[in-house]
Amino acid sequence: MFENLKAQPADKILALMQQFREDPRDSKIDLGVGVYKNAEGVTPVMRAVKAAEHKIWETQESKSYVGLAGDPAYADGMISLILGDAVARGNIAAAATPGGTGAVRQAFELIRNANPNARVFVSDPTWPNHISILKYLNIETVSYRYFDRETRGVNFDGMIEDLKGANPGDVVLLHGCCHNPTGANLNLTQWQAVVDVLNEKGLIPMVDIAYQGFGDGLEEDAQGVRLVASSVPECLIAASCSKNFGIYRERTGLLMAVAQDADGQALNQSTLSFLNRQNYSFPPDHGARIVSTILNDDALRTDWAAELEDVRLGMLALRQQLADELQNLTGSDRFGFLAQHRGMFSLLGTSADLVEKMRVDNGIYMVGDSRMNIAGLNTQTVPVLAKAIVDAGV
Ligand code: PLP
Ligand code: TYF
Repeated sequence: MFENLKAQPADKILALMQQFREDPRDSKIDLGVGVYKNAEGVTPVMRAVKAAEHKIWETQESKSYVGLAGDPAYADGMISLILGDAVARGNIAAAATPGGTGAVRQAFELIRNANPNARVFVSDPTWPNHISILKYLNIETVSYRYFDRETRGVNFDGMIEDLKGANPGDVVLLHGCCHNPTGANLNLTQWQAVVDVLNEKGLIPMVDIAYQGFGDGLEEDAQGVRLVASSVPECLIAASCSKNFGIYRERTGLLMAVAQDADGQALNQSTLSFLNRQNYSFPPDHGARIVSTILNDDALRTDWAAELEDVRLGMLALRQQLADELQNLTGSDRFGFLAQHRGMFSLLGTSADLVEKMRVDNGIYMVGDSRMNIAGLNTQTVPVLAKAIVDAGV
């Protein structure tokens, strides 16, 4: 049997992580995988997470199963973090999942079960796992124009034109904030225009939100998803706690399905529990419990939000420093987009050859599509990167 298996291509981002580890140069700089790192290059456990784990350790009396959809306190906390009061709670079904990826996967399965003919429209480019999971599930994928390689902003007219080509019932996958890999995002006026097309054409939005709090702030980063959820009859939202709680390895995510009424909600809720049961039964609880402990404790929540805000502002300062360095070196505003982008990533918009040249010549590791993780920098390495970008002739 095993001989029938086909060798599968490695994930390029994860392969780069390995290549970085094996590079003996002290001066190497890791701008690859999307993990936050502080100025010392450490991915810290957040203070509130440590405190929540301590509290759980002291108070948890059992590790028996929870429910197929996970702990309701986790779902409630996350729904209010993401959606605020944009949608009536009674219309929202939710289930905990292993990471945001688990939520994405379950959402795609729900789509396929509900409408085997639905195509999923994805931004060009998008997170490679979106495409690979869709392909694995045999769901037809169509890309819509998104990143403008000239301006390094959003090609909004192209995006709207392509979405207008979708058929009623097709799904449109949107990044809630901090677009991965580009860093280019919609403003609220553009979100509204997208919502208008969704409603005009009868399309179903699926919002993937994995970086709330990394862009313009916790509330600001949720404005797009709130607008969508409150303006369309139905939508799916896949959320990750990996980045904004820094609990990557705990595998903590949530899938939400927003319906028009309580009957729709009940059907969706039973479907989400069913999908969990088919794929892994009970979802992981530890990370979810950390999150609900933080969100339900005023002091922990305040401290978490403050630490997250420091992370966000630190990345913004690095963006500005890099844009300024490049302006000094080139005497032009060509790289001003780096300060406009939001989140962990910016797509430099250069060729794989030049990315490889910077890796070989300077030990700078960015993903082959020229995505850089801004959090991989610190104030000392920004000038090194700026010089490498200019030397490579980007
Ligand atoms: N969606 C996007 C766009 C991401 O960048 C990530 C990144 O890690 C995820 C979802 C899911 O992450 P995780 O499964 O680690 O929670
Ligand atoms: O895009 C990233 O770097 C993060 C982390 O298969 C990641 O989303 C990368 C690759 C992967 C899973 C997660």
